[in-house]
Amino acid sequence: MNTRNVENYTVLANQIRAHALRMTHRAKSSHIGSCLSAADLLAVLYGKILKVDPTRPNWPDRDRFILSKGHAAAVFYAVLAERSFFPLKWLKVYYLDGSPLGGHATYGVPGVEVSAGSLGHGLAIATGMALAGKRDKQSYRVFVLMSDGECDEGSTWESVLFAPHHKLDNLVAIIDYNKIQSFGSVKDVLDLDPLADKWRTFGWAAKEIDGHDFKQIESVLQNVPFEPGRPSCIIAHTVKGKGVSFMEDQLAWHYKYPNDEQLGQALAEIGISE
Ligand SMILES: Cc1ncc(C[n+]2csc(CCOP(=O)(O)OP(=O)(O)O)c2C)c(N)n1
Ligand SMILES: [Mg+2]
Repeated sequence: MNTRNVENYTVLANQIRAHALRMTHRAKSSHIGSCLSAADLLAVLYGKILKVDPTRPNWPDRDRFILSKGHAAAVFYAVLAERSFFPLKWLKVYYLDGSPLGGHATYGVPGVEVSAGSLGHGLAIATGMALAGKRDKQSYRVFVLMSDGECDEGSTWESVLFAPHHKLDNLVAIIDYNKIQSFGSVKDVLDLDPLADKWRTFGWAAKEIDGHDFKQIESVLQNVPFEPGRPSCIIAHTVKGKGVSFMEDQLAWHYKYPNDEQLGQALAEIGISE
């Protein structure tokens, strides 16, 4: 179960892309572009890297994973369902009234450590979990997947300052650097570059990767912590809407949901039949 090759990652990533497309289509909900940019990172994390046990979601020694960009909940639920944290059929009720699967990552769903969606909180929560792990002499690691937009938030930079001070080398921040946020490009709204240097200056060990290259994703995640005594930051260069040609790098797909025809075209492009 835990050994994957690139071909397997491709299969898992396309499966969860297809789920997210169907879910947002059915629910008429937003954020498909955000889901597609994170799919390859999630496929490697849940395909191999995270020490988790779907039959025991609260196993004390599990690695913790926080989706801080909680608006990408559809693809997160999809990968949890593919890893059997809960039945795949739950995905069909995503975003519906009374459903356990809320439109943003929702605590209580098996495998979801914390609710998220109010941006800028995930790193602080992860940092607290990592500090608790150190103080309790536990071996678990804490991974947090953030957006570039969250790097505009003061709460993020408090945590960036805090974690190296406490030598939290059990903490890994992954930034889905898709260069687009709600109202425009990161460059236009609030430029972050040189982003890796900023994290390094605060005391993190930072590496940059192509967030759609499975070999690079696997290799960087297998090598955390990059330096003993320092938290690790992975800047993953990604494309919003990755995998569906007409959604790639298009701000509108932060908001829009695919209609019937667009769903068919999108599934065909990623090689999955309706
Ligand atoms: C504190 C807060 N402010 C505003 C929003 C509304 N909002 C939802 S997604 C988003 C930004 C999307 O861009 P980014 O954070 O880069 O995430 P991406 O989808 O590109 O990964 C915003 C501002 C929010 N969820 N939380
Ligand atoms: Mg973004």
